[in-house]
Parts: sequence; structure tokens; C-alpha cells
Amino acid sequence: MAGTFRFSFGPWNIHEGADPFGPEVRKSIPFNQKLAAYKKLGFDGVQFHDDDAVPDMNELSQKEIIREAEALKKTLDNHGLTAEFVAPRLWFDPRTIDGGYTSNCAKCREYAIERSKRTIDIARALGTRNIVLWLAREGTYIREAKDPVLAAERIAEALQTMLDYDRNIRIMIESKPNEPMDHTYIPTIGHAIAMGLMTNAPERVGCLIETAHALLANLSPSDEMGFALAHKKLWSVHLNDQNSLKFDQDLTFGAVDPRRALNQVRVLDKHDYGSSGEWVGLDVKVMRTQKDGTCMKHLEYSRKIFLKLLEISRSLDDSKINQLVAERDYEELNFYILNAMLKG
Ligand code: XUL
Ligand code: MN
Repeated sequence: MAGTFRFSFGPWNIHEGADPFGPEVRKSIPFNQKLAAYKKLGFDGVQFHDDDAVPDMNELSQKEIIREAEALKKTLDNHGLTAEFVAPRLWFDPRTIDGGYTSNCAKCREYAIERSKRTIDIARALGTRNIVLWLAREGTYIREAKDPVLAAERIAEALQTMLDYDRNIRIMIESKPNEPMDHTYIPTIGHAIAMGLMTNAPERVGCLIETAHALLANLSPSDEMGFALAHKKLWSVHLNDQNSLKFDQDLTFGAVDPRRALNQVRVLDKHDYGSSGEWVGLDVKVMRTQKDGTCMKHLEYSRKIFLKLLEISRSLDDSKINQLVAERDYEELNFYILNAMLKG
């Protein structure tokens, strides 16, 4: 019997529509109202940045942070929701202007590490062992600004400090090649997996693959997923879509290239993604043009599209595919897949 999937997203996926060229266009939806929407939209898991869970955490002591996170855990329980992961937001603070773990300033690096430890405290209180690192500013605008060898060593040292701080956590690195930086130090999933090997607990370092981030590196998201699955390192995903090489668009899953989306669903399904508790996470932006009251459809529809593609993938006749592969009739295979999608 084929597996079933459970879905998650982060509260930042329901937002007010500001972009670099204009202000908010929708009213803020209070956090509790967002939580109340999860189940209705078909989601059971919540992804958190540390300060989504504990706002203004830099103003609070470690004890206060843990107390707030424990209160949130009760709220999640009341909603029947599970925390999937917590990620340190290391890109907003003035101390992380030039990076966190790779900053050239020792005091700023220290801040990044301390903040990451608080993220782990929050994760523990929320009942998850998963820490996601999207290393937003660990890179450069000009190459001469940092030493790339030292940068890799500093990221490894930060990972090690986190792994030692709590021997139960595991770290999922979310690679992205650019934005906000010109180049980042962990642009692809191969880099993410290799970073784990620089620690003494590589079995607790895996990855999260985001569709758009793979596309920004001009790579195939389903092949990236396949590579990580072969290494047993695919511990989460951020499904979305992207219309060519530009800023990170976070479009509704499958909106640009449904076949590319089908192949992501297919590789996950065929290789039992989810059977060890992995979530199907979405990281999708609301179109700026959506009005108040219709700003959650991108989540509902991304999930529906995933399930429709799953149905199509499972309807494909594997013996027919194997036969066409054996005959090397890829033109026929191409038509078979497209025909199934266009009927679907
Ligand atoms: C940024 C991105 C983030 C991470 C979580 O491109 O995808 O939302 O997923 O920090
Ligand atoms: Mn993401």
C-alpha cells in the first residue's frame, strides 16, 4: 500500500504582501487565527522561525523564552498541530548584516551562535528535534570580503556547537545559491550534505530541499531530491515553483511547470519519503494582488495540486515505462507522461 503524506507550512506563508517596491496590501492575520486555519486547509504541521514562536526573543531571558515556547506548545496541542521544525532567523538583526556564523566580526558570530542555542531551546519546548538552517547571509556580495575556506570552517564549527549543545537535535540545511547574497557558501544540496561531514556527528546533519532554491541554482529539483534520498538525508522539503532565474518567487506548487512538479512528487512517493515521519512542507508566497479573505488559497491549492499529481504518478503503468526505457523509446515515454498529465 502506497504511503500517505502529511503537510506543513510556516506562518510566514500567510503574509501582508509587502515587496521591495511597496508596502503591505492586506491586513495582518493574528497568529492564533493563522493556527486555526491550518486544519481547515488540510495541514497538520507548523514550521517556525524562532521568533515566529517567541516574538521579540532578543528582549527576553533564556528562561522567559522557554516559558513562552512551552505556552505555545499547549496552544499547538489545543489546535491538534505539531511543530515540524524551528529555524533561527539570522538575517534581520543589525549584528548579522554581513552574515552570522561567517561574519568577519567575532562579536557578531558570537551573537549568531547564542541565538541558535535559543532556537534549540525553543525547538525542545515545542517537542521537535528538527532545526532548519537557511543560511541567508552566509556568503558575500564581493568575493574578497571573506575567505571561503575559513567560511566553510566557521559554518562547520557553528554546526558542531549546536550538535553538542543538544545531542538529540538534528540539523537540516536548506541550501540556496543567492538572494539576499550574490553567492552563498551552501548553494546546493551536495554542499549541505558535505558540510555535515565536517562535523563529528554527520548522522545528525541532513537537508531540506526547496524547489525554487534548486531552480535558482539551475538544477532539477527532483534530481536534487533523488541525490539527497540516496544519501538518506532528505528530512524535509519546501515545495513551490519558480519562473526561471530571477528573485525567489515561491509560487504555488506546480504553477509554472506541472511536469517538473510531478517528478518531485514521484521521486518522493517512489522512495517512501514520509515513512520516517518526514513532512511535505510548502514555502509559498501569497500573490500581492490577493485581497483580504482570499490570501490562503495558494496553500490550499499547492496541497491539492500535490495530491492530484500523486494520483497521476500512481496511475502510471510502471511495466509500460520499464518497457519503453528498455527499448530506449524516450519519445514514446515522453508522450505517455504528457498524455497522462493532460488527461489528469
Ligand atoms: C528563504 C526561505 C526561508 C526558509 C526558512 O528563501 O525559503 O523561508 O525556508 O528560513
Ligand atoms: Mn524555504
